[in-house]
Order: sequence, then C-alpha cells, then structure tokens
Amino acid sequence: MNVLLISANRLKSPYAVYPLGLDYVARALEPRHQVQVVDLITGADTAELVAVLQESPPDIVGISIRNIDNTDTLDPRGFTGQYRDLAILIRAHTDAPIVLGGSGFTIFPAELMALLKADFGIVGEGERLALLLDAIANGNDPAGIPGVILPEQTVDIPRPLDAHWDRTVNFAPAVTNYYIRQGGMLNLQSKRGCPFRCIYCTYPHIEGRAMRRIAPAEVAATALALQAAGARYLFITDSAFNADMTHSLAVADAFKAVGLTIPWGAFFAPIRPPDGYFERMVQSGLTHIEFGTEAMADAVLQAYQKPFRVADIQHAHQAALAAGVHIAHYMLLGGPGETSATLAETLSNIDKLTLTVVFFFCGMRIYPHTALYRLAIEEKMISAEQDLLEPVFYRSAAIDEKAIRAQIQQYAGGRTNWVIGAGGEEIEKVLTRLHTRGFVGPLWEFLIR
Ligand code: B12
Ligand code: SF4
Repeated sequence: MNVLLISANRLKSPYAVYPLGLDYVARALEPRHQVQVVDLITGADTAELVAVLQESPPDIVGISIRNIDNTDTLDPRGFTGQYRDLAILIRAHTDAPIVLGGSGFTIFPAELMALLKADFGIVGEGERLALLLDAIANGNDPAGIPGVILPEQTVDIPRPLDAHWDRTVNFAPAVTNYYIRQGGMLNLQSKRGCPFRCIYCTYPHIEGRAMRRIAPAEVAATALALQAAGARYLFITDSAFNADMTHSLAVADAFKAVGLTIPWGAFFAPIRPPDGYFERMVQSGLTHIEFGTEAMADAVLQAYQKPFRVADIQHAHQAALAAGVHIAHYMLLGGPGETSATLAETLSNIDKLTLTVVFFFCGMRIYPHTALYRLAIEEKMISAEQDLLEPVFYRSAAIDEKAIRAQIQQYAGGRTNWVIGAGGEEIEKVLTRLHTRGFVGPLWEFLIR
C-alpha cells in the first residue's frame, strides 16, 4: 500500500522536535508498503500537502498527534483545532482512510477520533499499523488487533508490544535536514516504559510500566548513524533515562566504545546514583541533565508519589555538578498537598542548589488514567464524564496558581535562572536565532547561574 504519514506537530517551543515515533512506524511497514513522511513543522504548507495527496495518492493516511496543548498556564496554547483542520483538508483531497496515533492521541483517543472523524486509531505503539494494513488488505475485521480502535469504540489501555521494535532512521532530506540546520538535534530511545508511579504522569500509560530495553550496542549504533547523518546533538527521549542505572550506564559505555563524539542529554529522575555514575556518563558525551524534580518539600514529593525526597535531589544534584554537567530542574507546583508553606520550603531548597536553571510549571494538568484523575474525581474537582481534551488543572485548596506565581516572583527577585513556564514565544525566538547561527542543543545552559 501507499502510506502517507504526517507529523502534525508545528510547535517550535522550546525548539522543534524530530518526529521520532514515525521512524518506528515506517520501519514496521517497509519494505512491504511504500511510506512517505511529511513533517508539517518543516514549513510544508497546505499547497504542498495537497500536491503530495494528488501526485502520489495514498491508500491510507496516518496522522501523528504528539502535543494536545503546551500545558503552560501562563501562556496556554492548544493544537487540536489545527489537527481537525488538517483532517478536513485531507478529506477534501482523498478518500483514503485516516488513522491516528501518537503520544497525545494515546492519552485522548476517543476525543480525537470524534474530533477528527478518523477511520482508525492506534493507541500506544504504532508499529501495529502493519497489522491494521494487513487486515484492511485481506478484508479482515481489524477490531481485534490490540491497540487498534474504530470510531465510537470504547478504548482499552495501550498494550505494550511483545516483540522487539526497529527503527528506520529517516534520512529523507525534507525531514532530517530541517533539524540538522535548526540546532542539529536528533533523538533516540534506549528503552520504553517507566516503572514509577508519579500521580500526575501519563508516561507509564503511554509506554507501559515495564521497562523494555534496547540492547546498548544497538542504541549506540543508532546514535552513531545519527551522528554520521549530521546530528550535532542527541536527546534520549526515555521517560527517565536513569530509571535503570545499569542499563543507562551500559548505553553510555556503548556510546564511548563506538566513538560517538557529539554531546547528548536526557531526562533524569533525581534519585541517588551509584558512585562515579555521572562521571561515566560525561565521559561518553553527556552534557545536559534535565531533572524531573517537581518540588523540594518532602510532604509534596510524597503526595506526588515521587520516588525520591529532598535529600536525594540534593545528592543527585551535587553528584551531577561534580561530574561537570549542565543541570536543569523542572518544577510542577500547585498539585495535591501544596500550600504556601510547602512552596516556601521548595523555593528555599531550590535556592540552595548551585549552578542550575529552574523551570517552574504552575498547575498540574489532569490526565485520564492517572492517580491524580481519580483524586480529582474523588474531590469533585472534575466529573468522570468530563472532557479533558481542553486542559483542566488540579487546584490545591490551599493555594491558587496566581498566588503560586506571585510567591515565586517575590522570592526570585531578579534571578534570571528561574524561569516561569517553558518561556513562551520569547524563548522560542531566542533559541531559533541561536540555532540558526549554529549553536547546538537545548541551550538552557546559557541561563545557568
Ligand atoms: C522526550 C519528550 C520531550 C522532549 C523532546 C526532546 C527531543 N529532542 O526529542 C522535550 C523536553 C523537548 C519535550 C518538549 C515538549 N513536550 Co514532551 N515529551 C517527551 C516524551 C517523554 C517522549 C516523546 C518521544 O519522543 N517518545 C518516543 C517516540 C518513539 O514515541 P512516540 O512519539 O510516542 O511514537 C510512538 C507512538 O506514539 C506511535 N505513533 C506516533 N506517531 C504515530 C502516527 C501514527 C499514524 C500511528 C498509528 C502511531 C504513531 O508509534 C510510535 C512508535 O511506537 C513524551 C511522553 C511520552 N513518554 O511519550 C512527552 C510529551 C509528548 N510532551 C508533551 C508536551 C506537552 C511537551 C511540550 C509542549 C512541553 C512544553 N510546554 O514545553 C514541549 C513541546 C515540544 C515540541 N516542540 O513539540 C506531552 C504531550 C501531551 C500534551 N499535553 O499535549 C507528552 C505526551 C508528555 C505529557 N505531558 O503527557 N518533550
Ligand atoms: S519518573 Fe518521570 S516519567 Fe516516570 S512516572 Fe515519574 S514523572 Fe513520569
């Protein structure tokens, strides 16, 4: 079949993110099917998309839906209207069925199926599209394929793939070169799944709770291929790269063994590392750590069910600092247990962290399939029937978002390394300018104080 895969994400904040998921979907289809990828972030406009639909008419169109909104209460942006318009445009030029997938879709499948009037959806891992195409080609009922959903069907939770998954690194110039020119960042995975149970987090729902690891040599071979293709920086997109200390070290060692020379970064949980952990990471090229810290008051960390406490954060921070890596901490304020006193404790503890940049997100978005969702229903903040595609944020009874922001601003004074939200359009413009001038990576290191 002729398959057209569209990455619908146009968001360039904080920077443009390579649509990694489509590499896996494409690999599961090739060579039995002809796959063409259109990435809307690269500037492909309506006319170009229409030209693709007319010149090589697809038998099926897959739309990858990553972001629903930017989860930023200060500068809220939603994207579902764009996706609906995209589906209308596609429908106007082809009768081919539309299939939806992606991390955003996996959180809100029923809502997006209805909004985009799609024919099929795949929750979780899109490699299963291969099975759906077989069913369509053979006239079989696709309803029983795990993860495949049809319009108005009740949606089950994603079932992780049993099999190994492979990636076609997409070197199509129209896709890859854009990222190579704009900051040089490409991305890769070393495993899927997160075993932790943080109450607000969608990642275990999207990827599963069991960690499914990719052999370190294979991760390193992919990294080397990306470097050879022109990448100047790599981001490992694992939910928490260090959730498996042994595997993450093996991956880092494999990077070194294959002679990877470009820098890389990843999300880390601020849990206590074994001695020498970050040093070995740095020796293999790690330059940026993004800690998902969320709070620095033990009562709140406990309420969020984080797998660490303040002392662990301080320990991990010092260990990373000693290894000479750039450190950012991401905070998620205003969730269950937050009060003015816990916030004061968090701010004062953050203040003791040296040489870092801190991003403050004020307001915890309530997602289905999370403990926070169940709590919000119990507390009658939302109803079980409520549509959460439009963001709803948990409100701590003791402190509201405005008061949280005011308290941070008052404490922060003129600190330039304390950033509220993702930085909005202003940061996006600065990063785009720097990336165009040849700077590589996430660049938040320039804010470190
Ligand atoms: C890594 C990551 C980041 C990194 C990316 C760095 C980089 N260079 O890659 C950074 C930190 C920059 C980032 C930023 C943001 N992120 Co983010 N991020 C992730 C994360 C953890 C992994 C994404 C990923 O690459 N996965 C690996 C690939 C292989 O998987 P995948 O894309 O899901 O694809 C698979 C399936 O979804 C499916 N699939 C994908 N496409 C398609 C298409 C079809 C047709 C089919 C059938 C299947 C299919 O098959 C694929 C293979 O199995 C996800 C959470 C998660 N665990 O998924 C959040 C996530 C995508 N991010 C999210 C958000 C909100 C953001 C930001 C808007 C936050 C902000 N305010 O700044 C920005 C947006 C950035 C941008 N320009 O788009 C949300 C999106 C949901 C929402 N509320 O909208 C997520 C889901 C986290 C969450 N809160 O739940 N992010
Ligand atoms: S460690 Fe990170 S990815 Fe895992 S559940 Fe907690 S917040 Fe989510």
